[in-house]
Formats: sequence, structure tokens, C-alpha cells
Amino acid sequence: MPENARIHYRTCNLCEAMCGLEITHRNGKILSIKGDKEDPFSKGYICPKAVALQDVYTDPDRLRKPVRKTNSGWQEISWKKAFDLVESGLKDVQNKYGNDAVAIYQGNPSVHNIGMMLFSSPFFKALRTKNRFSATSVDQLPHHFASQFMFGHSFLLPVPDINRTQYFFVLGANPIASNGSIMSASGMPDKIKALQARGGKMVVVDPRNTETALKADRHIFIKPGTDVFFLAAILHVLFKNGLTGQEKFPEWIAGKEKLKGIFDRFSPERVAEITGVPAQTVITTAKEFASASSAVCYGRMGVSTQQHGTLCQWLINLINIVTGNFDREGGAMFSNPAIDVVKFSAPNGTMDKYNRWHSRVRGFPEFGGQLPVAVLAEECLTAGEGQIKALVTSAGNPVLSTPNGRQLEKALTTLDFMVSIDIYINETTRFADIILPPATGLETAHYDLAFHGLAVHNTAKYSLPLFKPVNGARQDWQIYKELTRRMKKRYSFAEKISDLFITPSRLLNHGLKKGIYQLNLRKLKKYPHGIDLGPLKPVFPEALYTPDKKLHLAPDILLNGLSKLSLEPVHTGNRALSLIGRRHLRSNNSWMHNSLRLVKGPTRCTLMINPDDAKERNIRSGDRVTVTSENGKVELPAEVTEQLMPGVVSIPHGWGHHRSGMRMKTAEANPGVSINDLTDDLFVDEISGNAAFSGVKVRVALAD
Ligand SMILES: Nc1nc2c(c(=O)[nH]1)N[C@H]1C(S)=C(S)[C@@H](COP(=O)(O)OP(=O)(O)OC[C@H]3O[C@@H](n4cnc5c(=O)[nH]c(N)nc54)[C@H](O)[C@@H]3O)O[C@H]1N2
Ligand SMILES: Nc1nc2c(c(=O)[nH]1)N[C@H]1C(S)=C(S)[C@@H](COP(=O)(O)OP(=O)(O)OC[C@H]3O[C@@H](n4cnc5c(=O)[nH]c(N)nc54)[C@H](O)[C@@H]3O)O[C@H]1N2
Ligand code: SF4
Ligand SMILES: [Mo]
Repeated sequence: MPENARIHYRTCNLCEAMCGLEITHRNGKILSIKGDKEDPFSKGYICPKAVALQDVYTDPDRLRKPVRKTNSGWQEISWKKAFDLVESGLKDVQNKYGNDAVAIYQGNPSVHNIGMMLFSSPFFKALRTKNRFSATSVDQLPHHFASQFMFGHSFLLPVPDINRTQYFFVLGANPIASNGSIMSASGMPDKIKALQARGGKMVVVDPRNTETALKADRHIFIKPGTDVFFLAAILHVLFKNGLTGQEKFPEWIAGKEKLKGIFDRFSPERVAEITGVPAQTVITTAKEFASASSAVCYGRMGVSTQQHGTLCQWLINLINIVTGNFDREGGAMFSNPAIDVVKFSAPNGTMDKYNRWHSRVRGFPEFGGQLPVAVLAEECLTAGEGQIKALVTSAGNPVLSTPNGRQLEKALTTLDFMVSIDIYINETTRFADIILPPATGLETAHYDLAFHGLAVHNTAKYSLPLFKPVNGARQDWQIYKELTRRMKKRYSFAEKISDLFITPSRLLNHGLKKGIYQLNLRKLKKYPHGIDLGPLKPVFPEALYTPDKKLHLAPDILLNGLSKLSLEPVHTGNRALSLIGRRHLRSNNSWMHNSLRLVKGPTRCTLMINPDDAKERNIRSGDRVTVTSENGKVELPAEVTEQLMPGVVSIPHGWGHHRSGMRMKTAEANPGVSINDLTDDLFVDEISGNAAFSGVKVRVALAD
């Protein structure tokens, strides 16, 4: 080790994989970032994004002080002044138009930040607005819906027991690039190798032959957005061939009579034209799944963000349950975390809330206190009582991450007031009147409240901040705490006193003590690499939150959705192609493109297109092409590749940094285009309102 250098251990906060880092540093400078071999969860694995954490820390473009928009540009202001302006801005709008006129949007990094997780809810409550939005509804809302109606709690999310399964059946996920989601599992390449070494199989269903599909024992191409038919056909085969363990269902599994006959019409032959999957492939896969000594069906982003996302997640759960692969080793299981977020969020064993209010324009029901973000723009743009007039964004970039981003941009210009809690002036926050920048990443303490609860192995780890926030920078939780104090309509003396003492570490300590392992923060700090708490263990029926303590196989809302599915193939028009997204290992949603170290190398924001479709349009790799949808047009280089199924094209999300008025030099120099300038806010999962990104119809041509 270099002289005078020191080592700091922490967990990477960038994605769900919770990799342990070993950071060597000296006098405030980072010398190296490596994988921590002694971390019991990640065992030394990291990806290139972790190394870029230092670039976020040192980035000269990152905001360190609050800024206010003026006619002559952004002006740094004091924290006191910034809070005063935010308070008056939000209060003015609420006094004039009512509480609901202030909307909030919370983005992805909030789930990776314990302070934000714990201190944002009181602020949302203080605002008393029904217009709450988050990245959940451009992502995993269908998972929450299925869990809510089947198991009684939206956070009771099953994860694949990847370390012990013999058959890993993956739809719409690319964990080699994404490192896993709703499956915290650092080191996926090794996990897949280990599965195959013990005689297990991996089957991947994806319109692209992805990095993950390339490692699979079988890759099945599927037409975007049609997985619901494919999954129903799998269940058809299972029921038709008596491959379900129905007679052995325990008494806490309710509703098997309601499943009778519902998959009859989805024979593999009948759905083959819709899905593009040959009938025999469906039959073979279903039979293999049922006969494996253990098996798990797992579907993520690609099946969640489509027109029938909620039905897909329901059918995936059903496949696991009816084949006896649910809540048991090697199947779909639940984590046993040191702090159980499910119990904390519903201490009385009550179900989550649903349908208490609706979005004003399109009438979407609220779920868990939130509305789908696909309605945010129309709620700002449609005049009338209850119109959104102010917005708070926090750790989110909805202009790039939500469907029809160009429409949202228009909507943001109509607001009376906007405030963003964010570290950058980017595509979204440039519309704000005030930006409050928190300390971030290496300056924060870390405990994965969310992801320990979605992990494939039980561990617990607490990381101290590596660096002290500079110039009195505030943590996200401190910003939220101050905003809550200022926005509370009533604030009792007792609340004031207790607020003085509430910090994330106190809450964390309390949660650990109440948890099943009866840990505490002092003890956890003694294990800088984390504590191994063992493999996943079964939790049902005790963990069920339904009022009757039963698992519901066939909730009415899902049954109705399935019965409405039409088997008539949809005709898409001449030469239309079907658009999907993709993720790359060296990119993290929309906000890491300011790290030169990470974005260097070949251009990644390309239109992937199959050679047949390219030839028909006279397109060669590297040519600039235009992609046009009903909502917009973008121009980018083509990448002709066999990876894509014929009829399908792919653009990664999170790009499009060419907008004016930002302050992200590296990102602006290599801007790419935003796929969400093409996607459609009206194209959503009909049950949950989650955005449907897969299968947007586009036309592709050589650029002039
Ligand atoms: N077409 C298409 N659209 C998609 C997707 C897709 O696959 N295809 N994926 C969707 C998914 S899964 C997601 S999760 C969303 C993500 O979309 P969002 O959550 O809306 O946005 P991010 O790109 O994650 O941007 C995160 C923001 O947080 C800021 N930030 C980073 N660290 C901190 C911090 O510590 N504190 C605070 N306060 N701010 C911080 C960054 O500067 C950035 O502005 O995009 C969704 N959109
Ligand atoms: N490197 C990196 N890692 C990340 C992120 C990142 O931006 N970069 N983002 C993080 C976030 S916020 C999330 S939510 C997770 C997401 O993690 P994953 O769910 O693994 O997400 P993706 O890598 O987008 O994989 C989705 C796959 O679905 C496929 N797909 C698209 N449409 C369909 C369809 O209709 N049917 C089927 N069967 N497949 C389809 C796509 O081709 C793609 O391979 O990744 C996280 N990890
Ligand atoms: S896989 Fe995720 S958690 Fe692990 S180092 Fe990369 S970004 Fe960080
Ligand atoms: Mo996500």
C-alpha cells in the first residue's frame, strides 16, 4: 500500500448489486477503488461504475451550493435564503390553488440512500398533495401490484434463489449488464457459471440476444410486449399436462378453483403468431421447468414496462407457485433482512392502500399513495381545478426517464414554481427556480434498507462516510427535514422536540434492534465488510399480509385483465418496427455520463437494427438514421447486428444531453438521443398505469 494511504470499506450505492468496495485514499484523494474480497455478499466483484464514484465526488460541474435561476443565469445563494425561497414558493402555490397544486417526483437514487428513504415521507405528508409520482411507475410498479393483490403487501417481492436453483428462466432482464434488479446479486457472471457447473440451466426470453442471453443454454426471441401470451401458454401446457402440484397445495393457498380453464384458450399453437415463439419451444420449456429439481421464473424491466406488465408479473408468480417452486430453496423466495421494511411500513399487518383517489385527467387510481408518472405532464398542461402548478423533483430526471419527455419539458415551462433536490443542472433540473444540492455518494453513510430486502443472500452492512461534506453541504435527509419543518401545516411542541433527535443512524439502530437478528448499529460498525446472515429461508404463510392470511392465486382485478386479452394479432402497419430499450454496463440511467472515465470508448447510444431490416432500408453500420414515432423524431448512428430480432430496434435510455441550459460538460460533448422523445405517455399498462416502453411503433430511415 502507498505510504500514508488508508483504506475505507463501503458498499457501492449506484445499483442494486450492493458490491463491497475497498477504497485506498490519501489526504482527501482517492488512489484506487477495488472490489472488497472480504465482503460476504459480493466477494470482490465490482463493475466499472464503482470506479467512477470518485468522478462524481470531484466533478467540477456538480453543485455544491444552492442555486437560484435569475435572468442573468444561475446564482449561488445561501442555504437559509434557498430554504426561505422554497418555502414561500410552495406555500404561495398551495395558498392560491390548493394543496394538490404542488406535485412531487422522486427518482431512482432515492432508494439507494437511507436518509432520503426515511426522511422524504414526512415531507410528502406535510405537503398533503395527491399528486405524488416516482420512478416506480416507469419501472417495477407491476411487481408491487401483483404482490399487493396476491400476498397482501406491495413490498413482499419474490427474488430468485439464484445460488441454489437448477433452472433459471429469465424474461426481460439482462443482469450481465444491469447486475440484477429485484434480485440483488453481485457477481452475476460467476453465479450463472456456478448454476451451469452444477448441472443447472438458464433460459432467456428477450427480443435481443443480450449479454445474458449469450450465456444461456437457450435463448428465445419474442416479439416485444407479447410476453403475457407466452406466459399464459406456459401455464396452458403446465395445466394441460398435469404438471402442477395443485392437489398438494397447502391450505393457505386460496383460489385454485378460479384458475380452472382460464388458460385453455392460450395454447402454444394459438399464440405462436402473436409472440413469434414456436409452439414446440413453449412446450419444451414448460416441461423442463416442471421437471427440474428446482426452478424459478424471473421477469424484470422488459416484462414490467409493457402494455400487460402487471399480468406478466402475476403469471410469473403463478408459474412458480403452481409448480411448487415458491418460497422454497432454489425457487422464488423472500429475503430475511436485518431490518424488515415490510413490517415497518405495515406494523399492524394491514394491506397497502389502493384506489383512494384518481388522477384528474385520465382517472388512474392511486397505488400506495402515488399516481403513475405517465400522467404528470397532462396534469400540468390541462387547465382546471386541481391543475399542477408547482413541482418538487428529487434525485430524478423525468425529462429523460419518463415517456414523451418532450411533452413533459413543455409542461415544466408552464409551472409557477419548481424546486429540485439534485447534484446537477441537467435536462430536468434546469427548469427549476431553485436547486438544493445534497452531499452524495462518498460523503454519505450507507445502509441498503431496500436492497438487503431483495437480496439473494442475507447480509447486513453499514458504511460510514469516506469524506466530510465540504463547505457545510447538507445531506438529503437534512434538506428534507428542514423542508418538512417549514411546510408542516401543524407542528406540535412534542414533534419539535422529537425532531431534534431523529437522525438516520438513530432510526437505523432502532430498526436493527427490532429485527430478527437483534443487531444494533454499534455491532454492525464492527464488521466493515458486512455480516453474513445466511441463505434465504422460507417465510410463508407467516409473512402473508392479506386480511385472511392466505395467498390469493387469482385476484379478481388480474383475472378480469386476463379475460379481456384479445388473441387477434395486432397489425402494425407497413414497415413499422418495434422499439425496445437497453442498458449498458458503463452507463447508469441518465446521470453518470459526466464521467469521462465511464463514457469513453465506442458510441453506445446507437440504433441497433437487424441486418434484414437494415438492408431493406439501405442502412449500414455507422450510417446516421432517423427514428420517428407518433410523438417525436431522433437522429443517431445505426448499429447493424444479428442480436436484434427482425422487426425490432433498440435504443438505450438515459441519453439526450443536447438540451440547452445544462451544466454537464462531458455529457453534453457526447449527448446521444433520448428514447423517451419517442415513447408515448398514453401507452401504459392498463392495470397499474406503469409506462409501456416495449413495443413502441417507429419508422426508421437513412438520414438525409
Ligand atoms: N425508455 C425507457 N425509459 C426508462 C427506462 C428504460 O429502461 N427505458 N428505465 C426506467 C427506470 S428502471 C428508472 S429507475 C428510471 C430512472 O429515472 P430517474 O429516477 O428519473 O432518473 P435517473 O436517471 O436515475 O437520475 C437520477 C437523478 O438523481 C440525481 N442524483 C444522483 N445522486 C443523488 C443523490 O445522492 N441525491 C440526490 N438528491 N440526487 C442525486 C442525478 O443527478 C439525477 O438527476 O428511468 C426509467 N426510464
Ligand atoms: N449498468 C447499468 N446497470 C443498471 C442500470 C443502468 O442504467 N445501467 N439501471 C438500474 C435500474 S434503475 C434497473 S430498474 C435495473 C433493470 O435491470 P434489468 O431488468 O436487467 O434491465 P435491462 O438491462 O434494461 O433489461 C431488460 C431486458 O428486457 C428486454 N426486453 C425489452 N422488451 C421486452 C419484451 O417485450 N419482452 C421481453 N421478454 N424482453 C424485453 C431488453 O432487450 C433487455 O435485455 O438495472 C439497474 N442496473
Ligand atoms: S454492479 Fe452495481 S453495486 Fe456493483 S460496483 Fe457496479 S454499480 Fe456498484
Ligand atoms: Mo429502475
